[in-house]
Amino acid sequence: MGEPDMRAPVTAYIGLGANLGEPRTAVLAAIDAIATLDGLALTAQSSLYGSAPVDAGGGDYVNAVVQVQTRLKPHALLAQLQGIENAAGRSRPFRNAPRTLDLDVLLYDELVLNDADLVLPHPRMWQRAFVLRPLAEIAPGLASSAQLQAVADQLVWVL
Ligand code: PH2
Ligand code: MG
Ligand code: MG
Repeated sequence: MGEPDMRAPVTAYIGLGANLGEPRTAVLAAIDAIATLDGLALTAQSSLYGSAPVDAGGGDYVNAVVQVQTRLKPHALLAQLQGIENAAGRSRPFRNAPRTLDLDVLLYDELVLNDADLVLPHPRMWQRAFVLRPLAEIAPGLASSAQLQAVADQLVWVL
């Protein structure tokens, strides 16, 4: 067992998405699974949103964004999220394939990171209404109105 990490918690945002199987159930179950992770507290969750696939095939997505306070380091958080994805039957046959569950770290405090397996802020989040709309719901001011306006042509609806 390692030393407890007593750093102050930081605010992070996680994007959730699914368009295979039972997307709504999977996203709700994932929010519960995130909330029960050690070293993390769920502090806000958006509504569920429906969205047309962007740069991807398959059916419409269910998307959401949650805010957490966490003492987990970025890669430890990512590993926990991948565990939840795998438990939901996630497979990766090709890029942007339809998925039972996708959990992406969008923002981790003010951290800018360019690792092979984790890039922060999430590099495509500012171009995606299915991220910015739920993010704006729980963190007004994080996305500017100009950024929201720039993705206003993408089909996203509250479920
Ligand atoms: N995720 C992708 C690619 N395209 N489109 C929508 N609507 N929602 C997503 O979550 C999504 C996507 C890759 O992660
Ligand atoms: Mg994704
Ligand atoms: Mg992902």
